Amino acid sequence: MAIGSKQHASATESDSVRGAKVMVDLATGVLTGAAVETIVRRIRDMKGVYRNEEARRSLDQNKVVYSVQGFYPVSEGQEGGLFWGTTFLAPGMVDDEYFMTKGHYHAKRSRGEFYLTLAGHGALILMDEKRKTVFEPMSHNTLHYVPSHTAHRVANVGDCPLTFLACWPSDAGHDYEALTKERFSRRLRNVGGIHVLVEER
Ligand code: PAN
Ligand code: ZN
Repeated sequence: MAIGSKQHASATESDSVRGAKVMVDLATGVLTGAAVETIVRRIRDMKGVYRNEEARRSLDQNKVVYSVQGFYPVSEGQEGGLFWGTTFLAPGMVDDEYFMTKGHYHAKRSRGEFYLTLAGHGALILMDEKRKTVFEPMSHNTLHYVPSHTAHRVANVGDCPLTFLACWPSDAGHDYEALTKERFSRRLRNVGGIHVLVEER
């Protein structure tokens, strides 16, 4: 018997092979498959996120800031699973701040996450438990590890859409509330054409 022929035979039996539930286009980040869920965040959903609320209110409230396509193979909160998502973050400004994600801590603070940038130019803003805020520049192929106990948010500092993939534990959860009380200690702002972190007053 040829080496491997047995495995080959069983691998073609219909009860032992199943197709992937989701496909990822690595050029665009787009996920396809019946299991994919999409959320959209528009300017109207970003109340309280930017320093200049008046500037946010003056923009088209229907404008999409970002969308997230996700694949959630187990229920949210279940221990031991993983989630996958692509975030598409539009370019744009609200006064001197860049279009950005709301940002969150994981509800279970001990949970980390990976981000992989596919396209565009961004900044991954990270704040640790001592409220130290730093950013990591994001561009094509940069891989970012979001440590546990760390608030994270992404800003698009370029002129094109910023696209990144993410993978995180299914029991991480998202705590947006904590950041509405205690904001990031520094904000990423455009100062003279350069993006810099400026102390929050
Ligand atoms: C990401 C984010 C996504 C959108 O998938 O959820 O980029 O950002 P907000 O959740 O802050 O609106 C992630 O970090 N998941 O844990
Ligand atoms: Zn996260």
